[in-house]
Amino acid sequence: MRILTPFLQVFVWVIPALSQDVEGGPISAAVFGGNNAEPGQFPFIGSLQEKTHDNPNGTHICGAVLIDKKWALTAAHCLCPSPYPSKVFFGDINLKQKSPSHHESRVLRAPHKYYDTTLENDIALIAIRDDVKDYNQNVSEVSLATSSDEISLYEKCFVAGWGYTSDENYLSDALQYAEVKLVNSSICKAKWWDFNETVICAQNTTSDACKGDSGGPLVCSKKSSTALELVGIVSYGVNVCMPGNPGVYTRVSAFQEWIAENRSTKPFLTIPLWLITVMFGYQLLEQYSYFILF
Ligand SMILES: *[C@@H]1O[C@H](CO)[C@@H](O)[C@H](O)[C@H]1NC(C)=O
Ligand SMILES: *[C@@H]1O[C@H](CO)[C@@H](O)[C@H](O)[C@H]1NC(C)=O
Ligand SMILES: *[C@@H]1O[C@H](CO)[C@@H](O)[C@H](O)[C@H]1NC(C)=O
Ligand SMILES: *[C@@H]1O[C@H](CO)[C@@H](O)[C@H](O)[C@H]1NC(C)=O
Ligand SMILES: *[C@@H]1O[C@H](CO)[C@@H](O)[C@H](O)[C@H]1NC(C)=O
Ligand SMILES: CC(=O)N[C@H]1CO[C@H](CO)[C@@H](O)[C@@H]1O
Repeated sequence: MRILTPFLQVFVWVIPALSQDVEGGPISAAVFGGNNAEPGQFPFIGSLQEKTHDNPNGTHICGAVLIDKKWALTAAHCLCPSPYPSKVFFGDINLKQKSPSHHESRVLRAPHKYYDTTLENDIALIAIRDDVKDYNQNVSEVSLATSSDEISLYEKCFVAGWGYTSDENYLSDALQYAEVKLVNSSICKAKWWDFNETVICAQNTTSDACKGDSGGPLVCSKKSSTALELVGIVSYGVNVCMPGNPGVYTRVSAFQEWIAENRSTKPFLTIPLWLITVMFGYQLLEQYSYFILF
């Protein structure tokens, strides 16, 4: 196991095929102190899956967060490199067991226009082709944080995902969660670099987000409330997923305008699919239906 200095080593928490792990060495990874989530505890979480010839049932790539019946958020880095996630599902807490509320759909993707290798703007909207029809205990949307005063406003925060839980480099079938605390950005900058206010940091001494958690939710409740709001999207952390180092999350409050404007666009959902069907035929639809939309 190699311990890397957080200051220099950036590691994006996505599964190996997509990772931008600069060292490329073995990863010691763990959501230390993570607990099994209960059904309905994070009803807005989804799993972005890649479907290939070898794996027609799909493999978990990243987390996603349902924000209404047609749209989910994830991290842009989950969509930018190949292979592309081809479907998303909601309503399950176990990746291998479909619950009665399992909802699955192909995805259309919309990374942030200005996402680049500096990892800024690590946010993407996912258009869910087959809308979620009804909300229930296991599937519902989460509301977005709007205030940029997160640290004083929110009391309890959680990160959830199916990312690596141990040194074995296995994804967890059971959804895991951990409590984390928002970290003052000046402390976080001292550990990382002088980023601007489009990210927010959170940490715990015993748990941490890890590979495969990318794109998933950092949710917090306000004092005197249990309702969770989406404060961040898992973006990156140190290679070894070492508890005690602040993990970096895309700051949802900084992208309100982008989210609002881009989720209100509708026509592309039908027109490109229709065009592609005519041009390539139905069999090729799957392969060609993942556009960079914006
Ligand atoms: C895919 O799922 C089906 C039905 O659940 C199962 O029988 C099959 O073994 C799975 N294939 C793989 C490669 O996991
Ligand atoms: C929610 O998920 C749990 C666990 O899979 C399942 O037992 C329960 O029936 C589901 N509830 C609904 C409303 O689908
Ligand atoms: C860290 O995680 C532990 C175990 O889940 C929890 O009891 C503790 O409150 C968390 N600490 C912070 C600062 O969130
Ligand atoms: C964060 O740290 C800065 C500099 O140390 C300080 O001025 C600011 O008040 C802190 N903010 C909070 C919310 O603690
Ligand atoms: C954040 O920093 C980058 C360069 O480091 C800059 O291009 C960008 O405009 C900054 N964004 C904001 C909102 O300040
Ligand atoms: C297609 C679309 O509406 N794109 C918009 C996404 O949001 C930004 C503002 O944050 C607009 O400039 C884009 O036009």
